Amino acid sequence: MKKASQSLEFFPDVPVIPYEGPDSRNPLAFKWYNPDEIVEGKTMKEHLRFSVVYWHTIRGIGADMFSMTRAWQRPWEDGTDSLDMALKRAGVLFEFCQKLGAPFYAFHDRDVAPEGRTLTETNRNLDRVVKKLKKYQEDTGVGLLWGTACLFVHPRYMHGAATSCNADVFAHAAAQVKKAIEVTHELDGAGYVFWGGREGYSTLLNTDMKRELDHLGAFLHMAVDWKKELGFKGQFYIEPKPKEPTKHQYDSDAAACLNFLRQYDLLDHLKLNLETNHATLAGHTMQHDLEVAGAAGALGSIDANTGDLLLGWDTDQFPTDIYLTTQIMLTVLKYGGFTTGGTNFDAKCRRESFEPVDLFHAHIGGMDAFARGLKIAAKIRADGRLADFVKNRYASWDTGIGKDIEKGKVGLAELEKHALKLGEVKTNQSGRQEFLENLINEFI
Ligand code: XUL
Ligand code: CO
Repeated sequence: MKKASQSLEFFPDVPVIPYEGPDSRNPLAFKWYNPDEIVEGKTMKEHLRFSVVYWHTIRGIGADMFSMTRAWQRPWEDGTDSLDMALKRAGVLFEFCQKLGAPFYAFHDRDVAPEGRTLTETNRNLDRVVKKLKKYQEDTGVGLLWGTACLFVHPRYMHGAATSCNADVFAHAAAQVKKAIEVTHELDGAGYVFWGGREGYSTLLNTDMKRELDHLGAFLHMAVDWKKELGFKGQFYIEPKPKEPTKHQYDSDAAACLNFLRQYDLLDHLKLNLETNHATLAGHTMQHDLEVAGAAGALGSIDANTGDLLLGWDTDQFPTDIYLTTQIMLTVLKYGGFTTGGTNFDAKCRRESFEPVDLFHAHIGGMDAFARGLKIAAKIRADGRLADFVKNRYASWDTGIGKDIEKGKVGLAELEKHALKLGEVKTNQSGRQEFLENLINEFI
């Protein structure tokens, strides 16, 4: 990143956030995230690849289901959704990323530029803002982690987009995605995300599920074809979520997405972008979904946030739990770390955290939590006791009959012979869950 901006335009009271170390009591300083510090041979900045989202951080108003009225103070907003306002907001994003030291951002097409009266006018608006974003990227060195299309806000998408019952809506969504991939390419995006906004159903009474899934498969193939034609080299991702806004989203969890991709012959073209609060809504831990994706060679990127234990919905809170970030980083490091992906804060402040400075507190907390998780995970890996325990637990597969099974050398007849000879099987060693939980606490 180029030299950080000391600009006073939008956040005049906030300096460039320094690293001051764990003893600092300065709320506008990092205690753990030290971008140039080396962990397992790479800098923290290279490992974590932090990203700021346009939708919550720049466009959020503090709305909830009980009020769509703006609660958040954003002195630069003029109350309109004009193109001029959109162009001005781009400056807010880049000043924020520079002061925070976040190397990336992510957006939906409609976050950055307003819809016009026609698709042509909408695309023209988008082109104007993208030109400005490109200039800011060149000037600041902040890059695009991924782009995406908003296929869930406009009422035309009430029945879904690629899974809509209306073929014209499918076509409109296809045109929108085509353009969104083009602008992501123009901005040199490292990736492009498909999150199925309303791709799901509210009732099976009106739904032809097979037909909708076939359409979604066809839609993604068209996107893959267009990516090739364009020469866009970024990574495509699919982002699982089990429900909200629909009762059932087709991309419900990592396993369901992988099965869908396999069924429609898309596995070579898309990895997964996993979000903590989506995994927990699906009844899994984030680490579970990361392990499912990693085992399939499809761990791409993460949307970093957290839910609330007592609220059952997608609250998108900033992650501060060190156990959570440690588990995430253990699995991310196990599968070789991020390449095109990163740690994207798909998270929002609470409605009552209404001042611009709250955005800094939120991101600093999330970045510090991930930096701690990274350092703790690296220490656990260097210590080796956890990995050794798991390896030893499966020792019977490394020699003898276990090895023969893994190598595909034996069938049921040979195994029967082996079992009859044994007579009875000796029990395995203890699973030692409590011992291992204590071991993790040694590092936290
Ligand atoms: C919605 C969600 C989206 C995607 C991008 O829950 O996570 O913001 O990340 O469309
Ligand atoms: Co997300």
